[in-house]
Amino acid sequence: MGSGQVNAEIIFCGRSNVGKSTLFSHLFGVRVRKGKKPGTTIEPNFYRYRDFLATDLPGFGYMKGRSDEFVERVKDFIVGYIEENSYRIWAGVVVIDSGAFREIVERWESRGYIPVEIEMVDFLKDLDIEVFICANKMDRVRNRKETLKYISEKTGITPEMIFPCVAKTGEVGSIKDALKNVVMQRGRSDLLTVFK
Ligand SMILES: Nc1nc2c(ncn2[C@@H]2O[C@H](COP(=O)(O)OP(=O)(O)O)[C@@H](O)[C@H]2O)c(=O)[nH]1
Ligand SMILES: [Mg+2]
Repeated sequence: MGSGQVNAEIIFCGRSNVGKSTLFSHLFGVRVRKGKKPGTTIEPNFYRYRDFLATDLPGFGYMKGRSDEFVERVKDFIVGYIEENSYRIWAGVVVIDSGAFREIVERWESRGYIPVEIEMVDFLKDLDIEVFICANKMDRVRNRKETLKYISEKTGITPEMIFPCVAKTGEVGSIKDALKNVVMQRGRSDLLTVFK
């Protein structure tokens, strides 16, 4: 990573295979490790520019072929990372697979658990980090409006903070514009250049 102090950070988190790394590449124009196999991204990917850092965190939640212990360790890493750096984190982007979201939520809720992406939204809010939801894989969704409404209801995030995307084809304009707004509002128009 670059030298000097980081004063501004945007983090990206979500389950494995939701398209975090694909989104990251399209936003910052950098190639990051991508995997067909869920859970390939174990270490974060960083994009550094001056005192700005964008962080593609490892995937959390259940991963096929990974032990519960491994999944727990990854979650502890993510939680620790966010807590430690919350003072400088301007935005937390929670990426979800819009096509799979309802099924995942229903499955976990029926077992009496809170889905990990919803836990993450609450965790970020508790740390006073502004939450953005990237509703990725919208190409896999039939009823767009209804899906976005469901995501909003389940996460408690207002529809204006939910950004539909298809990272695979580079349709990431909605979240990109929202993040550009964040740097503008912070008086850091010099950072607009980080966005591809
Ligand atoms: N259908 C669809 N597939 C996507 C989209 N974005 C990413 N993918 C695919 O989802 C898989 C996982 O992507 P990746 O970026 O590695 O996910 P990560 O594990 O969250 O970092 C890859 O095969 C991507 O090509 C999308 O918007 N729609
Ligand atoms: Mg990844």
